[in-house]
Amino acid sequence: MSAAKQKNSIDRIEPTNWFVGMKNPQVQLMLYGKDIAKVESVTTDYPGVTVDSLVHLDSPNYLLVYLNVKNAQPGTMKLTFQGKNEKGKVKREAVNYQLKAREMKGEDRKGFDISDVLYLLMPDRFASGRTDNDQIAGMNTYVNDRTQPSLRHGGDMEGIRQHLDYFTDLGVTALWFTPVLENNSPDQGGYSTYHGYATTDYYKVDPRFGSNEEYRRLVDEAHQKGLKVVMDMIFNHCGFEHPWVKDMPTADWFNQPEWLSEDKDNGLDPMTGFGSGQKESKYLQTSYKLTPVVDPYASEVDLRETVEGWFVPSMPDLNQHNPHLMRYLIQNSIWWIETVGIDGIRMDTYPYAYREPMAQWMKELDNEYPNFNTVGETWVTEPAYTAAWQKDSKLSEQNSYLKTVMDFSFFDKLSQAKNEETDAWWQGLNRLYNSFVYDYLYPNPSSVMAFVDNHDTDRFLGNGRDTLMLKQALALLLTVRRIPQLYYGTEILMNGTKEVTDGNVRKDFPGGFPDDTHNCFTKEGRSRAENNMFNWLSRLLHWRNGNETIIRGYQTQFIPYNGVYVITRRWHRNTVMTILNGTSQPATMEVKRYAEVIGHVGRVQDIPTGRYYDLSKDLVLKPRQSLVLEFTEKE
Ligand SMILES: [Ca+2]
Ligand SMILES: [Ca+2]
Repeated sequence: MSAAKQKNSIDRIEPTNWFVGMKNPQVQLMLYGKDIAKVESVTTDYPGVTVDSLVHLDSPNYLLVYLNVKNAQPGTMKLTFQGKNEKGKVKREAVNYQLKAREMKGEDRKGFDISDVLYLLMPDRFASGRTDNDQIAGMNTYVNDRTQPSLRHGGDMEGIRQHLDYFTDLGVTALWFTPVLENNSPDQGGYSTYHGYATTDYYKVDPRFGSNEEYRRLVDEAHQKGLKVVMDMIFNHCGFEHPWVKDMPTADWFNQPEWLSEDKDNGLDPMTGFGSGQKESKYLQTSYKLTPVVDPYASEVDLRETVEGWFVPSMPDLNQHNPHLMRYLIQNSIWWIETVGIDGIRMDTYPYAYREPMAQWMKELDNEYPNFNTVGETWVTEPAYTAAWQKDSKLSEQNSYLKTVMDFSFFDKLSQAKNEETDAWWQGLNRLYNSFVYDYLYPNPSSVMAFVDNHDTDRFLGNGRDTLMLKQALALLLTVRRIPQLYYGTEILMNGTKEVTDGNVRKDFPGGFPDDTHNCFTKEGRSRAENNMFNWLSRLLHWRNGNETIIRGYQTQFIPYNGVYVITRRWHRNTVMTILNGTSQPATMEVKRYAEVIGHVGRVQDIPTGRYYDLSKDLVLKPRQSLVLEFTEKE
């Protein structure tokens, strides 16, 4: 038989290649093709490779092949598939599959940590480096229109790459992009998947953002400039247009699979959440309430709704308890680390996925990359909640192995504090003081990621431009014992609220798009107010980089007194002292109260402004003033 002339029945193999020299020598290949389940055996004579097993799924169009490549060298191996057609005739087919060498050992991949500052941006909204990718032929219909806050705007990888110097100029050390994988979904009622959270191909960058090669180039060039890159991943759900939806590998691949029925009376309309037959909806949406996952008293109905309810009708909920699906997802994360060299993962909607398989994922990643880091989105505003999700937490029976969690308490308390006076207990910056008290709950408070806003929240400035409170928030964020995360545009006073629309907190970065007249990438293009904020923050960021006191220092905080909140970090004889006047009145900070950290220090410098202050006498602070002082005690 001439395999070359015959139409190949294998449309797709995932992963598209694998690697030799992994600690886990096994790899799952997911093959897709019409009636591929007729394959009865797979063989290879490639040295060092054995076929562990062949797994048939419910759909006849999928086949899983588990290979052991422990003793293999890099190269291209031939896999021969054999089965019988309808007439009982033996049919053989061969495909080539590449095993690549790893570029470095897993131990050498170092993730982000407290020495970093992450800068979160949305690729569609940051900068467009090419207009030829704004419309891609063959994709589901979509509109690129910058006047519409919920449609695509044309930002891409090339736009980010062209502005890498902007990030180093500002002083951040790591970039976190919202998801970059393909979201081939049609626009629905004026909404599109520009945000990237509805994956339709786990192995391909969305062509509107660029190619896998462009992603790799971007990461390489970022690395050359000392910038790390964090990849946003989603294991809880995929997009409605994912091939798995049209042809489910197994009956339990998704939670509520009945909603993916072809039957028009029962099948789901991803836009409305109702079957097009207009029957009463059985569709179960998540309650978005994450507490049942840890609640010792949780009812089954609540827990099921949280974890098995779909995030939205257009994002079917994946069942991570299916071991083949979980293997697919675990491999996918490893493939991106090896293929483009990312330095970290941000896992979306972490507690919405089943806890055990997610812990298995983290454990395997930790085994392969012990110095890598992953941050999970754990959106509950109580420290006791997020702490239970951190690796090695004694608060949980099940170890999550998740090294970094997100401090939604910090965000929440700050959001309230900004509109309050601090001189009342439980109000204003007292909320922050009280939130840090519970750091004893975290196995590692230095590995908790904090932020003042992100793509899912109001911008810190709301609809205003009050830089005094923003500076307080950022002074705290960048000096406390946390991994700080900034949201793009905060440095140039971008504002917005979700009340208007989600797109209102995801506006285009000025200067990133063709014909922009306002260009915030340069000092000349920024307004005076924008430069004031940019420069203030930039000085603080550059000073923070490599600062041992910030990275390792002991933290001491003082209960807000006379409306003034003081928190210090100390390492050897060096002290960083953050002072915030949380009231709209002048406030006096009595230095004797802080003698244990001030010692006999005199004139000290405020890092972000360069101005000097005398700590040998009481300090009179202006309304909402913030200071970040650093000093070294003499012997
Ligand atoms: Ca573009
Ligand atoms: Ca789920």
